[in-house]
Amino acid sequence: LAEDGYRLWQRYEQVQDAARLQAYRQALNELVVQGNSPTLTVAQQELQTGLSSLLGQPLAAVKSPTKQNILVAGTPSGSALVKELATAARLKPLGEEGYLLLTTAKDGKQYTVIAANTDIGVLYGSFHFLRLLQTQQDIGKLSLASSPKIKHRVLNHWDNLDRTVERGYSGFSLWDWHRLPGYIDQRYLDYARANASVGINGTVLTNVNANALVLTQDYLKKVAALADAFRPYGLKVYLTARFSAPIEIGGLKTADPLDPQVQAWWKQKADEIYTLIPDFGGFLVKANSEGQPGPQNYGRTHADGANMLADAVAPHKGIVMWRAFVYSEDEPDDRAKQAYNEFKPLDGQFRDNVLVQVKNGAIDFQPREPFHPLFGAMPKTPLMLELQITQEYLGQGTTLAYLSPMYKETLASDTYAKGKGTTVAKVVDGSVDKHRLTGIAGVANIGTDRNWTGHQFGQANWYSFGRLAWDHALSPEAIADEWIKMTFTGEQEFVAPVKNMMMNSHEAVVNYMTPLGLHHIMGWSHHYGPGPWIKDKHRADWTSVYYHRADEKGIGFDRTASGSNAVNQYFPPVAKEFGSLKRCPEKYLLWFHHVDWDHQVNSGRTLWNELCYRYSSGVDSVRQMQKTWDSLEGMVDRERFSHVKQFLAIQEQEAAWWRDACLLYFQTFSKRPIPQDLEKPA
Ligand code: GCW
Repeated sequence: LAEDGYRLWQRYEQVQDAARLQAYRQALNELVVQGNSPTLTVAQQELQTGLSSLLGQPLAAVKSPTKQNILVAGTPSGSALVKELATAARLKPLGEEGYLLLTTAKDGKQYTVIAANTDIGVLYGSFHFLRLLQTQQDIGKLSLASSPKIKHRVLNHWDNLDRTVERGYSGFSLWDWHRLPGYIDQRYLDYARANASVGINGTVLTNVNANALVLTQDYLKKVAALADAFRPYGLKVYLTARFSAPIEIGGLKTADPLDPQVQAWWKQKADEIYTLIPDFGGFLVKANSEGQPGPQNYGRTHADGANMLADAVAPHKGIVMWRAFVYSEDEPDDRAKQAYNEFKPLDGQFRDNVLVQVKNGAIDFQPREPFHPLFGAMPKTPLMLELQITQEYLGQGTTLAYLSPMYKETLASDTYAKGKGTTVAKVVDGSVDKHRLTGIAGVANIGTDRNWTGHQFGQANWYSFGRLAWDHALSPEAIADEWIKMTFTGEQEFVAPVKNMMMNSHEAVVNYMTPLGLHHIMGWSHHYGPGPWIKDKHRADWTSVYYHRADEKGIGFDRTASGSNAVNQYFPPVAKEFGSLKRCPEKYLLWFHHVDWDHQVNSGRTLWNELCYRYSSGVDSVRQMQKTWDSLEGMVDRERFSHVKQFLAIQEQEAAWWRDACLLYFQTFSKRPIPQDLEKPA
């Protein structure tokens, strides 16, 4: 079997540590799963095949215990044994998706229990239990409860119906529309399994730059077939709704959300969808942004548009995820301010089955952005956080950038909306404003490549998105640790250096692409490679010079009161911090300030020298990553070793390209030498 990464983090290789293996074998003599449902069948299969493989010996599944040391999985309503073993008091608070892992004894028998209120909870618990063995944890005295902090944990596929993927770097779309609904590719099931293993419970199949055709009956049947395949894994299907669909496929003259015919069309469309897919999740909408149609075409607001769709799906318990990534027809004075300006006044006007989906930052998935000022600013509206897993602005297909630290940076940012400690995570999980409807979305990096994500290490970003969506309190280190052990090996001589490499990788990319708060200086439109010189496009905010504003004096976008005053969209303590040249975190310096070349930064260097230093150290970090990886040869199979090695070589070239291009270009303004003690650009 070629080691092509297809099995992701679900390799279930036999446990290497002899003592652990023995303990596991002793505790797990047989598996008891009582109850019957497609989800329980999947859970049982996963436990049986996974554990047989981890233990290196077959594990029998039976309906009632015959041995001494038993693994039991189920719900109190489906399994008398679970009802006896797991106390209702502990189970109840875990809700519809949570679970309990427990070691207990009864009538002289030893039990390891995976208990939940629902079958899907049992499946999530089973994956957690498997993870404990995959990472060689003690399972001798389990007493662990877990439930998700966020309700809707959703992948956004930017997949087109012709199977190309917008900003996709790992082949084509997984959805084989041509062969659906008749043919269910095993890959769909493997995809659903992988998602369930990290608790992802929804998937938007289609691009936000939407095609109305997916809402026609022929396509809906195909979507229904996917939904049927995913259902046992707790994965709900959603679609993007093209706002002009009533015109394009409905034959109406308008898509005005206040027009009764338009409203009736969407209601009828929703009814039709729910007849085919009774648990359809709902719609994701990009409207009045980058040329997409929307309610503003008819002089209506985002709330008018979202509410019309919300009313259509409400009788079926569907939701609408309405994106706040708006990009106006006219040029704004500062693009960073637009979403806030358009959406904040609408707070309180959305139906209660609408989430407003906000990107982590106000510009667009840059290598680093300060958190979006809308978080905390719309207390009456549940805000869904949108993260990008695919690496549009982060080197795309060949760059090793572990994004968990970046996700965490946003989640941990303090909005001060309700005083200190009002983090983005707490806004998003609903705890600040007492929202029950909560959500988080990740723009998927998944495609038809054998290893799913193009870069072997891209798998870690899919994995981390799921883990953080379930529990935003997890640390990126802990997530990396799990992922490495499950994906490669548990040997410390491998785990420690690889973890270190991953933990530094995002910062390295920021350093060689956009250090100190620089942003959007990538190649025009494709966003690949450096392009700080891009200018003279039909609108200023499509150029790079708009964002970096380099001149003889200095560099950076003044978003303080003397400039666009975008800082003012933040709550006062944050506005003060970001707005002060002294106090602004250096990582956001040029995001908020136009800074003199000779300004002294924290290191004591001048800004110009610091810029040179950062660009150069980013390249050095990649070289260090190469050394680390080379030193691990032999500890990982040849195929994956060589894949990563080759990609790192590409990354090294690109890092040097970024450094040289940016420094030489910015030097035409700074007119200062590149310091001698740094590596000279080639
Ligand atoms: O990041 C930008 C991308 C577009 C994308 C858009 C969006 C789907 O460059 O390709 O379109 O954002 O998020 O809507």
